[in-house]
Amino acid sequence: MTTALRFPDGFRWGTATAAYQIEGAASEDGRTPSIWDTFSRLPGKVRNGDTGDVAADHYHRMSEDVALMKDLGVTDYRFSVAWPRVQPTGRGPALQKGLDFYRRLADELRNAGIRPVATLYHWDLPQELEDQGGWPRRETAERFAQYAALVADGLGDRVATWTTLNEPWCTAFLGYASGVHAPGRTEPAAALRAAHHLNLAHGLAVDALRAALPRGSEVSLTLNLHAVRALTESAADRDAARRVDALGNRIFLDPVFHGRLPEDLVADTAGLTDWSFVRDGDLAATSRPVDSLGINYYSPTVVAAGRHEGPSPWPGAEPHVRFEPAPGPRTAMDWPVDANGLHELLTRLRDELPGVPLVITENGAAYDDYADPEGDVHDPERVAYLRQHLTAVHRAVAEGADVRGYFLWSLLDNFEWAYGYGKRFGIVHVDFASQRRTPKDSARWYAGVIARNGLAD
Ligand code: IFM
Repeated sequence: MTTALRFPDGFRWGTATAAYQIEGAASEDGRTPSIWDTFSRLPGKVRNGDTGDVAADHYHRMSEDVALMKDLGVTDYRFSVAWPRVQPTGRGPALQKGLDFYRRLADELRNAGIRPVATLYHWDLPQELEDQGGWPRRETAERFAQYAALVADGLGDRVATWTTLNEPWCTAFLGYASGVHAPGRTEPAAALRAAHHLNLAHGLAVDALRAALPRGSEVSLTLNLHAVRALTESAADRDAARRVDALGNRIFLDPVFHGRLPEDLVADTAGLTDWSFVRDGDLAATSRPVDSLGINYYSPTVVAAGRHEGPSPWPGAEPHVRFEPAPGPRTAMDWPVDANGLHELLTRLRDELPGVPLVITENGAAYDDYADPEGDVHDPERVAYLRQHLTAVHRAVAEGADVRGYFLWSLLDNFEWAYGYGKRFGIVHVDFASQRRTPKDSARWYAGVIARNGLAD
């Protein structure tokens, strides 16, 4: 067996999931509704009226799912903790039954030789906190830090690797600006407040985690950074790209890694807010040192000077920016396949954040997979997508990017938010009627990559 592209020794190979997308058991053991339980019941918000009530029933099939990962040979598994399972109202003491589920999961993983990697927030805010104002309200950041401390107390003896937030851009801008995600609000100024309070929540949680976790634990944040490209080299198109870079990337990178707000962002959004919700000391709080940065990447973003009509997740950019379809093949999400965007991001971060280790915490693709009459699921497009993206990661590593690991999104077909169960990202097929799991061809392919720590010819 030859290995054409070998990754560094100790490279971490994982799969990723999120609580609301796979667990189900939405009202079991004291779990209360999150904003996604509420949102998915609003007519027309989620395709086909799908909800996460049952999802992939992982809450009851956790051992089976860990066994699937053991067969793959993954070194790490990234899951998220459901806030409303562990602290149902978003305040007060932890619910032991909720914590126990994640303690059992961590034990099962460790017994299988897999390192548990916990994300504290993957979009399932307790509904009660949204009713009190949600992420645009400052107190939600404080509540999050308290929740982080509870989970760290409960799991810190068996989980050493932690992520505060998953993709705060989506929380702020899909949740509060375009409204295509829960809670479905279309309030651009509130979305900018939410972005700041998410940065604050992250920083306060870093402190809470460091105080509660054993020394040597790793703490990070995951961003869905945008590989932004101007359609042409014209000054107007390049300015559109600058605006989107500020709202998509630097709005998080600058407060978290440099303790500042991007000046151009503040100027661009002056018609919406004066940013006076940023209080003295906040930017010191947002920039607590982290041990690594998680990056989620799927496809690039092409922009030109122009106008966006209708609700948009880019507050203030609407009159100046038009989004252009990128050329090339597309996934079932209609997202362009372009691995160069991942290489661009990794080499940018190598230059801009020297000394910060990088981890790809999500990458993968949805295709219209189905089980054939023999029960097999052939997904050659996904294998091609993964191969291209891993080749791009390898190239960035060879060029000096300090990438420590790769988590494939996703282990299982699952609830793909506003798309419901219609979009399949898993390397394991789930028949949602029977909950039968079938590893796809891509699962076998990924197992080979892990076994040889690299890509074969
Ligand atoms: O399914 C999502 C995940 O929850 C967050 N990152 C992107 C994935 C694909 O859309």
